[in-house]
Amino acid sequence: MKIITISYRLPLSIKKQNRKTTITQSAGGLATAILSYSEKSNANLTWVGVADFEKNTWENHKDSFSKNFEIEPVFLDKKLNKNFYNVFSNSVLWALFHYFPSYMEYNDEAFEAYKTANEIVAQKVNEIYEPGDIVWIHDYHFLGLANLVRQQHPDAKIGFFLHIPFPNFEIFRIMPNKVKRYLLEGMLGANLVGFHTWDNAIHFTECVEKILGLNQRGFVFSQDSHRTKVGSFPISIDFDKFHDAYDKPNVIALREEIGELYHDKKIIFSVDRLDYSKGINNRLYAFESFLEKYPEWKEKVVFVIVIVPSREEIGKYGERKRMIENNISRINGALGNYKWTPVVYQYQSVDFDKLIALYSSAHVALISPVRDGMNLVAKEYVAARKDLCGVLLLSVLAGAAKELQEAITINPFDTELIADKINLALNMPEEEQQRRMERMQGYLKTHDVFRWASNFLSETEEMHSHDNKAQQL
Ligand code: ADQ
Repeated sequence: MKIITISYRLPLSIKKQNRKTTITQSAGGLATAILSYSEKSNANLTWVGVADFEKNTWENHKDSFSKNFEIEPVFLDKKLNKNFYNVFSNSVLWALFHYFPSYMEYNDEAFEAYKTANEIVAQKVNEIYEPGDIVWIHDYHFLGLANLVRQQHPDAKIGFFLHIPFPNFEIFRIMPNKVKRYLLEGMLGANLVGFHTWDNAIHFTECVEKILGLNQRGFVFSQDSHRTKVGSFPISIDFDKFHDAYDKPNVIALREEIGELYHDKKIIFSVDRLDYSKGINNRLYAFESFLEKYPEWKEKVVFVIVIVPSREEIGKYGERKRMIENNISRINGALGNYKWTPVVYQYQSVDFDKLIALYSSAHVALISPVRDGMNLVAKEYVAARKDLCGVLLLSVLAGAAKELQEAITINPFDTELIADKINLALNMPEEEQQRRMERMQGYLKTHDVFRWASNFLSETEEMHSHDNKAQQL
């Protein structure tokens, strides 16, 4: 038996150094968690995803990949991939599922490309599938895939997990009928369909009932070939990895460096991919309003904001970057002076040690998405605070707010109130910081990414075996 995992990105990185190319596993929590489950259950792991490298590079260097698991890249034609990934996945589904219907750029050609890409990936799964395997499909790029695999292998164990929100019926219905039906029928091909929160699960069941006319009983839809269970499985992080990194010599050295640099200031911190769903401008407006309302903090606080480049080729992302940079420049120009830059901005990825050093130096993490499936940054910040210091300001519109009950919640559009809450957080007594951190860490310690993967996969298996037993009766 093996686990076949499908996600758009493959968990690997290709490095070229001194004319030598090496392929290594990238550090993401998802890969580590699934690997851990596969080891425990004595199963092999094969990962299918879309290649962002040339076929030649793969053929010539694939042997340098450590053999923890197998990789099966799918090579898509450039134009097809652009329509599938940039247009349908990211300018239709991402926009709509994050409640930005006016950002949706639907066209039929892109929908056809999406279906074709799902079929090509299904073909790859069919080539490697053997009876008994578990197929685990991830995210909005592959909403059609479970059904395509099911048609070829009616008895397959299939799980589907959505990493982004699932919108309510009024938003979902905006898409053409043929698209809505394709997406819902696609997802229902799985034995288990998982979301980060119950709200999303409820939105999905409502859409299925209203659009496909199927009825659920106890969050289970019965179909001719199988039943589909719908549930909430909040993703998490590798808690120990983030917690223990606090004591790494390199992290200590970096933290000391940050401490010296800002010895007379408090640090507010945020880190995200560039994305309009992350509410980066909202937090800049709030920070500006905070400095205006509480001028006593001038020169005593910095806002370190790190953004990792993402989807720059899509118009809305380039636009957002310009807005963010204009706002930062306006705040620094209007409120800063030759001794003090209020917003310190970095538009690049930071490595793990630097990330932990920043997390563990920041007095406040300001996380203000306007819509987010989960938001792992919030969980990482809490886990990284081995010293139990720091305050998490977290948007109520992030899935993580449902679990991290001791965070100070904010509405990303309530600029004035966020300004007050920043002031409150910066003045929070240490005992209260510790009490909140302790409770959130207690929760994350037990609800980590290993438990998440294990719960999801065992429930997929359980759902499948129930059906099998029922058929034998
Ligand atoms: P994302 O939208 O990518 O994920 P998030 O959950 O916050 O959002 O994860 C981002 C990850 O990237 C974190 O691990 C963070 O540390 C890292 N990161 C962000 N900016 C970085 C930077 N500048 N440098 C280095 N690392 C950076 C999607 C959904 C989320 C859901 C996840 C997992 O949108 O809602 O939580 O999938 O399901």
